[in-house]
Amino acid sequence: MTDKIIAADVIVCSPTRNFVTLKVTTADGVVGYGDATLNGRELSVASYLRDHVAPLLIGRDPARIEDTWQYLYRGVYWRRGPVTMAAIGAVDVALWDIKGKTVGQPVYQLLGGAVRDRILAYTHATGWETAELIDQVVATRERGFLAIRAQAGVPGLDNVYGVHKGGGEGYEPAGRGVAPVEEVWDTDAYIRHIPGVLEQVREHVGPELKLLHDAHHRLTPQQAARLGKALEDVDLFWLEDVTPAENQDVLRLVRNHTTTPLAIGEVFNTIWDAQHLITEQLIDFIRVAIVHAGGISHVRKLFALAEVYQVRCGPHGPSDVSPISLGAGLHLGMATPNFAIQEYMGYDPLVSEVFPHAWSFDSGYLTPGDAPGVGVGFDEVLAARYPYEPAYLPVARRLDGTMTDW
Ligand code: KDG
Ligand code: MG
Repeated sequence: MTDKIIAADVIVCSPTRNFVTLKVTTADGVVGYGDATLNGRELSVASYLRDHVAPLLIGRDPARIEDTWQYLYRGVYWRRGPVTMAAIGAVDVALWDIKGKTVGQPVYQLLGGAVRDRILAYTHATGWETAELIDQVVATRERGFLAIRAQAGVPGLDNVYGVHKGGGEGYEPAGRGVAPVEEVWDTDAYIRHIPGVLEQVREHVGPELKLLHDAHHRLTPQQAARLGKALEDVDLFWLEDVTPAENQDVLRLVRNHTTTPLAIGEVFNTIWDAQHLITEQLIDFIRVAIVHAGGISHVRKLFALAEVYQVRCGPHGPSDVSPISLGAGLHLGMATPNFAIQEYMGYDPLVSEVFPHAWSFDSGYLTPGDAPGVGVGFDEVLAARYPYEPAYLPVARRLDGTMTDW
């Protein structure tokens, strides 16, 4: 039996990039950690937690995880949205961490136990030119990855989502500074170029490697249908975020024209954002991250809904989701039958020093480890040496200057 919560502290640090961490402490000294990072809006979630949530946690029973979730979600008139749900998600993960540490079990054991031995992971390969991309895909496969997201430059554009100009793995979209960088984007040029690039990658690597691609919300329904069709021979594991996900019915048009599997959901915050797409079977993979969709308790329900409709789970896992969320997602993945793959962009070594973790990557697969709780710590002393620095995701304009989806 764990005593009541006596402290809930929010720490924002920037070991190469910004992270928001919630630390919940119980009267008998058990500490649970949750991730509340929302790229480019970190301080909003920190304030939501510090000013509006932390005072409500003091004196609560940390064992009542679902009740606390309901209290923070249903008990508040203004609900949903990324800021609120990231804050609730951080509390939820911290409480699962405390529960696991209290009973001396890794969280996946508390979720019903393992349904698999390990979790397939995919990472990113990027190349401005096709030859460079092929080299990177091959080098990434040599590091053990069995599934790789491939993103390429587009002739005529100086910036393309997912492509690091210097080559290699180090793509980091958030630029430091007080205002976002403005990029110029042309979907027509992208659609003309990318099928040929991905065909060459597939030809080079053979049929077995799982290839993925992210269109990052930039196409019209018709363009999306056309791209999906053009990529059918590439045999993608998935084509991600073809259209902005607010207009969900358009996925029906895309579906009717292509068998390329569709993945969506990294910007979703609740089960209700995904309900229609899942029950209408308009997608093949749901991509919500633990941190942005209310934590383990809520994402577990979403994944269970997806299971009914043969939609599989492939959560968001970029480097702007902290190692705590990645760990929490792996525990859920171990216990979720319809979990397919985990995005794993990797972290700078300094990030792993600040967040020492029991989870590990080996030969294409991730495992959460068997440490009690989530199994991710937080070195506050080291973190304090890297204070918050303003940093923003870019914004994008079309060739004629109008704003478009980044
Ligand atoms: O913060 C935004 C990034 O997490 C996002 O652009 C990464 O699309 C992304 C992905 O699939 O990893
Ligand atoms: Mg994406």
